[in-house]
Amino acid sequence: MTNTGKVVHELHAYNTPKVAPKDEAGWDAYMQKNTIWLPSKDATLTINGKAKKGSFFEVELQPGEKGVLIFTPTKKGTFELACHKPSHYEGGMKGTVTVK
Ligand SMILES: [Cu+2]
Repeated sequence: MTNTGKVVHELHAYNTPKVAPKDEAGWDAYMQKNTIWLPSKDATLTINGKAKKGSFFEVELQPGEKGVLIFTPTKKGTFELACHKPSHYEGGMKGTVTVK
């Protein structure tokens, strides 16, 4: 994925919460336990060709950056995809992905 916009965006994919956290910090805490590529041991992320080290629960891209995320899903279902920068999710920057 490439951020072709003028502001930073982030990609999250997770078990859809019954009640949405109130702010970005709340979402980040929620993601620690609900990101679909965690605890996958094979998840890799590169940003502009540079590998990100360690565990990650989001793909954050500055304007113009390109990220490549590769992982093997460990469970089936429909999960939410979204950006949780302030006002982005509330503005509709969300969708779903289904693993069959
Ligand atoms: Cu965004």
